[in-house]
Amino acid sequence: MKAVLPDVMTAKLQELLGPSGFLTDAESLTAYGQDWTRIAEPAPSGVVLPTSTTQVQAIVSLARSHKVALVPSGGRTGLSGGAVAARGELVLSLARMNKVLGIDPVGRSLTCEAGAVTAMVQEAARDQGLMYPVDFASSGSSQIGGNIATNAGGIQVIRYGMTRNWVTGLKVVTGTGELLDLNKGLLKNNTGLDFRHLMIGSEGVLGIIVEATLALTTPPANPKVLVLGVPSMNAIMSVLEHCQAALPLLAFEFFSDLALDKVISAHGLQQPLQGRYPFYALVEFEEVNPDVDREVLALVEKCMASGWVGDAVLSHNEAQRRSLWRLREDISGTIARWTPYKNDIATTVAQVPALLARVEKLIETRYADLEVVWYGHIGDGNLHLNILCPETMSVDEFQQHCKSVSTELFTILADLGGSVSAEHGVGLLKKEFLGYSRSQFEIDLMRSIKREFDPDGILNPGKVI
Ligand code: S2G
Ligand code: ZN
Repeated sequence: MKAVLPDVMTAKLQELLGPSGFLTDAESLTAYGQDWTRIAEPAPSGVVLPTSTTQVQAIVSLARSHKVALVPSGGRTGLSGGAVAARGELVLSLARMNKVLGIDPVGRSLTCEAGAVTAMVQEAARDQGLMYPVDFASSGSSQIGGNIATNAGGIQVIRYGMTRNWVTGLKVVTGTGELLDLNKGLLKNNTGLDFRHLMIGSEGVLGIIVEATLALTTPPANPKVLVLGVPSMNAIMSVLEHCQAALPLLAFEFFSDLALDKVISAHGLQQPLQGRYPFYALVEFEEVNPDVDREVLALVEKCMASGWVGDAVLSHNEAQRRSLWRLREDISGTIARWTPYKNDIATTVAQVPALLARVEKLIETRYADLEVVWYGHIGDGNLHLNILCPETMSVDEFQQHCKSVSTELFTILADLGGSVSAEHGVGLLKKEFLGYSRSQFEIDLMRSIKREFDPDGILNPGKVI
């Protein structure tokens, strides 16, 4: 049954926002009621698109008085159902609050509204000869507010860290309609609890991010990409150790031959190496001195002599660098057609070999007849394990089977102090597994903190905690 808003609230929203700021047509409800997961039928009661913080505060106060749940919504590129509105909630989209408000080239910072698209922010920084260094495949449609709410990671975390490292100021409307102006872009500010870091990664359950100030940095000197064919994931970890010692790394990714095969077949791309290998490492580094090619050659020869690498290719220009990156960045979009069951797991780098030894055994037994696609940010301990749904299984039967395997996978992770959600967040999808990475006391503490910021429980109820 389609959920409907109280008439009084509908009238107030129409008066406040006008026809382009308050949508209830079926197409908008579907589009704004879902993210990149397909785990629930989108069923919001409406979509509001405010153009100012004052409007956001007015919407929150209406939602409070009429006890209507709000789902904050950015680019809706999330992968854990955090932006899904399936129970009559009102979607609050920041899409119309999308401006870059200012750049300080000396202080190296950029202030933008939450709805600013990530790629647009990256371009605004580039225009000033600077860089906003958090990057991932969905940056063309994700929004800064959503990146902050999910503490987005991506492909350069090994060098630049997560979104959390780059937020110097945050304006947030809480569940009581208060506007918090957190840290105000200061690089130094030790005046008590830093609520900025509570909001980062809170997935919309504590507040609605309306504006952010981001730190910027200098772009790397002539980045180059090396793709290596390797015999095992453990060999990749030996290669990582030597690359860390020899090169100023920007990224250290990996993917399995099956992942590569799917991307090459789908997009008609070239194999990067003469032969095929079980796994590939994609290493990006800065060319900080003219001898770096010679150093890379020495490194590759050493890795080959040790049996960790079978073959290698080095980019010699920007076009080659981008085409090698496509082999990694196109994986997610390419395998989506098999409605993959996604695991986004992490341990400390030192424990990756121990994790692999146990997970590979689990896969052999529990996923024996299924296609398993490995890829991810192995250099920072984050692996993406995607199981592809076979034609012979219904999606429900497949999801149930994978969910039962997840409990065993997450037990291994808990044993290693790992994370059941390294970068994609908890949302709806990982909520039932939160206890494998967080203690009950911590979860209860999160709920108490939520009660302080959102006493009526109107902000993204049912998500995360
Ligand atoms: C990646 C993108 C989302 C996915 O490619 O690193 O985080 O499909 C992923 O896992
Ligand atoms: Zn990832």
